[in-house]
Amino acid sequence: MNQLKLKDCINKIVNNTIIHDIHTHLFPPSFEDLFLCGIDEILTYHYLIAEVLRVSNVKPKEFWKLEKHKQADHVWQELFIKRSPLSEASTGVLIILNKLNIPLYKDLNKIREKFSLITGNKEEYVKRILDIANIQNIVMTNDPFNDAENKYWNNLFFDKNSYFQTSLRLDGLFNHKNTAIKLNNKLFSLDNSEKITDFLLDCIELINPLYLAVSFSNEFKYPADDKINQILTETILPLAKEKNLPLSIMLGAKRSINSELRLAGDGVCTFGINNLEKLCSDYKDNKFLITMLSRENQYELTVLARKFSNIMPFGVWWFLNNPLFISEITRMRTSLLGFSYIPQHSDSRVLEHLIYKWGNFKIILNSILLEHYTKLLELGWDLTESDIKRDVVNLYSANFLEFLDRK
Ligand code: RAT
Ligand code: ZN
Repeated sequence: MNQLKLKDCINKIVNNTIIHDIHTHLFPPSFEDLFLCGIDEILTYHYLIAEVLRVSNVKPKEFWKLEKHKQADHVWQELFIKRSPLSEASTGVLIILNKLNIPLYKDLNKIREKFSLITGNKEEYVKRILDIANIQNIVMTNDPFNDAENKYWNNLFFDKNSYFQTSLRLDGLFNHKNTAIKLNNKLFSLDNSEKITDFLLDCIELINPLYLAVSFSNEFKYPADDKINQILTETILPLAKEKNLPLSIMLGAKRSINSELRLAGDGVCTFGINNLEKLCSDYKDNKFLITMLSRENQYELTVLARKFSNIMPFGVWWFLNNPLFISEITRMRTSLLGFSYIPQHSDSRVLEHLIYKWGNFKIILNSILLEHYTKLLELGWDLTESDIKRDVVNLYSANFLEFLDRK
């Protein structure tokens, strides 16, 4: 294969290979108000709210009192009209509009009109967005402690044909307020490990998750004589092992450092990697999907993944999800791990986010693959189109699916 052919071939494969998005906050239309799409939802994404509250004179308390469309008006005015939309999240809005063939009107109402013409049939709209981004499956974040969400768990939405798949998010177990929970008309007390295990078993039965998940700040230490360790080692890890479910641990989000900003108020902290090292070493029969929020942790995590095959690093998370860090982290991971990791997840909260988050990632992946495969060609390696296809399939879906299946 020559250089010119290589470029076209990579481009075609990166853009046409089907993606499994392993961590999002999206829900299907059957979840009614939790299904988010359209320009007002796009503009009131918490990434943009953090940006708008930095620059506007409106205080957080006043902002939250506004109705959603007024909040969106405010974001539009401050971040798109009074200033150029340069940040990753704000250029993302323009990418979405481009891909949906909506002109970049400065008048937000005109954009609203265009959206109202295309979002009428929700099921069809989901399909349209998934087709644009080339996504086949979306893993939701299913939180049993969120009453607005768990009331839908009884719906028969977990049908095999749905694009939406489940994961069981367990942060609420570590919250001291949650000493009991009502789920599916059953009351569970959570005051000892046995009862927590019963509760988890019911959740698993109900939603059939692909994995269990939890996020910790650097306050999580392992081992330690505390409630987190007790819950982890006496309930979550044994159950994950028994059911052959990976545990996704998202490390380094420091929650609510400015609570006035609500969901937009979380920060970042560096995590002590030795805690993760010990955990993965003590629980070799458990599988861990790991993503870390601090840039400083990325190299250590990649090295740790070389030592422990029960670690699957995934995604370039949240504040890191911009071209500079995606490029740096993906290059580093590839140099140290080949393609044996999961390079990205979208973390989308609004359906159309899938378009820009995956679109931006593909641009970077394209150039990284070109570099790597060019090197192989220069070295005389016999590289075929199907080799490249296989590698990209691994990155986009197969590494995840094989990790789920691994015993
Ligand atoms: O990226 C986000 O939207 C964050 O608010 C978090 O939800 C994070 O991704 C998480 O899953 O905790
Ligand atoms: Zn998330």
